[in-house]
Amino acid sequence: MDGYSYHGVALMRRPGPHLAEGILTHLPRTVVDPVLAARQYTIYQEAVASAGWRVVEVEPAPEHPDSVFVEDSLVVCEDLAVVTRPGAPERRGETEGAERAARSLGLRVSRVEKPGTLDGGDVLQVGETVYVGVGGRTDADGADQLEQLLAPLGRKVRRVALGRALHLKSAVTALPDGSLIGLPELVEAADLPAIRPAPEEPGAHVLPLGGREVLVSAAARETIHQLTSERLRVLPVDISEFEKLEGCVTCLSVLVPDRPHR
Ligand code: CIR
Repeated sequence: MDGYSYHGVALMRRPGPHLAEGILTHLPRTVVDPVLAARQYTIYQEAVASAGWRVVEVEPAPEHPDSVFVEDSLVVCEDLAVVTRPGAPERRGETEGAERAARSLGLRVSRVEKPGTLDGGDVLQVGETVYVGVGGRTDADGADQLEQLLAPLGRKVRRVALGRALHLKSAVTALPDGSLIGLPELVEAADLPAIRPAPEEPGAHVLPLGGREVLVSAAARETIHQLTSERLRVLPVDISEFEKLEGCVTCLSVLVPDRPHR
């Protein structure tokens, strides 16, 4: 891609040696293959890079099993990186390296302060609107703090009550045109615009990569079929080992779109 223009930077964090011990909330524990996980991470990285993103790796955090799910540590909006305070106490040590990576990109940095909690997986940005899931990981204080931090950037925060979903983006994500797809039964649907029901659980998570490109879990077969027939350019990526830990395609990266002055 060098010599061409990038959409921006995709921050990612390599899985560590304790990945298989990641937190489980809704799923029973099944065996995670670390070698397959490493391959899947590499292929995910290549898929994102192929869509025009320059991959920058956050320093590894080998002592944190869930650190590969880097989205939960940072929320980036324009030139501001909000360093989160994850709802799971054992994940709080993940944010330091993520903050250093944000600074290395020249982003301004603010932090969610205690006692508030916020996970990046609960933050869905659609244009000027920022939907924030409030539930098991993000609390009302965390949502309030994010609202204050993003208000100067013209963003409007809308709170969404979560049902049986780990994060808002475990239940609902946005397609390239800004319309929502997901599992309406997992959220307070009245808090959101119309949600197109995903034909299967992994199809609730899509990662728009610019233009018509969208990365989707290879397990979402019917979703891939539907979106392809709607002329989206679908990149299916197998992330089975991360799905066993309740991760999805959005949580393996933080996209930082280029700004003219960076
Ligand atoms: C956790 O429970 O925190 C991890 N096992 C999974 C986090 C997935 N993150 C995300 O969907 N944003």
